[in-house]
Amino acid sequence: MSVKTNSICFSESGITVNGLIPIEVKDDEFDLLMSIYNDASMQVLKLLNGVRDGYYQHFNRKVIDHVTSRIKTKDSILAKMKKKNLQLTYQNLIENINDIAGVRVVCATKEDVYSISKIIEKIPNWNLLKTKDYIKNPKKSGYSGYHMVIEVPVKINNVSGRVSLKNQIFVKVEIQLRTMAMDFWAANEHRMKYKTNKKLSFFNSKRLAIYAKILNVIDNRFNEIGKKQQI
Ligand code: 0O2
Repeated sequence: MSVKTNSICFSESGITVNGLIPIEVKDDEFDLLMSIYNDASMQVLKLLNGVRDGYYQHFNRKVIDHVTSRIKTKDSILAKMKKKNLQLTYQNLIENINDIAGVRVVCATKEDVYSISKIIEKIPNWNLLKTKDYIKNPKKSGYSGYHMVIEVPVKINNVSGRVSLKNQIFVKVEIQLRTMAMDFWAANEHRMKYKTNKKLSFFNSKRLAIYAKILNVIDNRFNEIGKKQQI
């Protein structure tokens, strides 16, 4: 059983694309594809909010401060594809852009980040595709965080509107786990430098990298206090 549009086919074997259709000229296809990514990110958001609430109810601990999700905008997807020197086709989008559906989990401490990542790894039916540990190896900019690319099953309505297990496909979601300190730094740096066309001066870029290091020291201290006080 499968659902087909002119250029995209959703079937039990996944999302496939008929031909190298350019993204820019197919708005209906694009919206349909984004709705599938949206279902995937909602599933992840819901489950992780459940983990947050469960920890609080059972252990009275706010291990996760908050969880947010977003779908990448079309402009941002196209910009990323151009940056990666990819031809602007659906095939390339599905295969190479891992963060169309993105979920961000902001935790209290570094230790909490790693505990939550272990929980995510064990969630039935979610497949872990790759991880990037920018906490152990921060980027030159100062950026740190723990990234996981997973795939989650999404049920697709078939043409008659019925859903069956056969209409289940796996969709990629990138989860970014950060501490509150990392999130504070990344949000500010994103606003000032990362996503702007304005180039920050060498001096100011250096300052941001130094502030990331200072925040990392503070993060480690909070982690130590948290461990001692068992909070
Ligand atoms: P936006 O606007 O946040 O969506 P992959 O293809 O999976 O191997 P990818 O996605 O190219 O790798 O790179 P990576 O490093 O796994 O993740 C990139 C994302 O991490 C970015 O997404 C940002 O969200 C975040 N990030 C990486 N480096 C920095 C940085 O220096 N500063 C800030 N503020 N965020 C960073 P996008 O799509 O680039 O941007």
